[in-house]
Amino acid sequence: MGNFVPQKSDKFTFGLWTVGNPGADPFGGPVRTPVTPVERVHKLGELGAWGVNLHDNDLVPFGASAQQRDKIVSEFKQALTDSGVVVPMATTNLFSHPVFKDGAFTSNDPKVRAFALRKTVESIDLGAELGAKIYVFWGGREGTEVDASKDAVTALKRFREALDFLSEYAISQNYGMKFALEPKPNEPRGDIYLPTVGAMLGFISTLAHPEMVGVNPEYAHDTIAGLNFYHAVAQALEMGKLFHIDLNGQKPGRFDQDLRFGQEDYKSNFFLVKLLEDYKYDGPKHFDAHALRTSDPADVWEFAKGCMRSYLILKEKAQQFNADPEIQALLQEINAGDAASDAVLSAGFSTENLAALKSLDLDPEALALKPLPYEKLDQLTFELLLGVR
Ligand code: GLT
Ligand code: MN
Ligand code: MN
Repeated sequence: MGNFVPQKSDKFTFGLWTVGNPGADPFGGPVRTPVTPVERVHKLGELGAWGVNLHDNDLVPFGASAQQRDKIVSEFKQALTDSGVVVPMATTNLFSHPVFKDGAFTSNDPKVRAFALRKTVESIDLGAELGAKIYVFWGGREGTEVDASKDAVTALKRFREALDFLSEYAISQNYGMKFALEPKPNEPRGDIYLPTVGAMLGFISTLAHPEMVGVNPEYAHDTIAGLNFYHAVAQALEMGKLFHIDLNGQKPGRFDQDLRFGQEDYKSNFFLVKLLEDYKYDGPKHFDAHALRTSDPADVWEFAKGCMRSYLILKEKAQQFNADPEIQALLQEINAGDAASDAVLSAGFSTENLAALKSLDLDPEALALKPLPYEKLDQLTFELLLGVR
């Protein structure tokens, strides 16, 4: 059994806003006072995290003067150097200030859209200064409760306009940045545009620089809506579009809980980790989660340790799964190919291959009788996960 101690090579990251979450919710105010961003960075470094991510305003308060900004940023940079923690990802807060109450890039008001664009340009500069190579776009306020208020086609055009502008900007500055779009179906808006990973992937192909834009899927966001996150991530991965990932815990049908990674649905977390490991996902593994409202400041760090430890435990379970003789024998049986059919299926269309397809010996009655021992397979998976294998 491994010792489950995080290494820099695991590329575990936390947002400043995650370990700095004061425990407020829509029904009650903060329950704890977070330590400063500088202290958060030091503590994350001690715990073995590789990186820290931030929104512009997690570090530089909204409305700070240029002088204040520079002082805060230089102290933060010093903390990064001292702790050996890097900033792999940055993003913009386009949701807290009242100016964004009806959207940022998709607001009906061109002045609000221009303000959002300018804020993002400045925030991209901040990210670049701190070394971030991934820039996340989470359109928390880009949606509606009243569909009469906004034309949904126009909203998409506006969102595209902003992203095209910003990708040209990042290119013009030689920032070497990639953009990652983060879908969420609802909350804080009643409905948010581009609600799923698939919707984002479709939208990306319409952008001016699709090659520099991918996705940042979040476990909680798909799980709220009852979707299979493992499937969504697999699609992004297969398309080469998994630029970043937000890992956390969530029960279906609830508000956005942002629980500790591993807190809920171990089996789906297991298949997610197995996917990332089997396909050698090499990007940051970001825990976009926060400690429970019941946690005191010490328990916040238990939360952070728990996220990383749970990932490493599931990673070891994935290795165990891949090495388990009984499970692997079953998988081999299930995946036993047929050389003639495989050859036809992979050869693409041609007149000859069409003829080969027609001449294959395919007996549907016999094929339907082939055993599919999935009960056995799933039970073995369960027993492996629960540690009785
Ligand atoms: C916010 C949201 C997250 C996003 C963050 C990036 S902010 O916490 O709930 O899912 O990833 O803007
Ligand atoms: Mn979330
Ligand atoms: Mn997120």
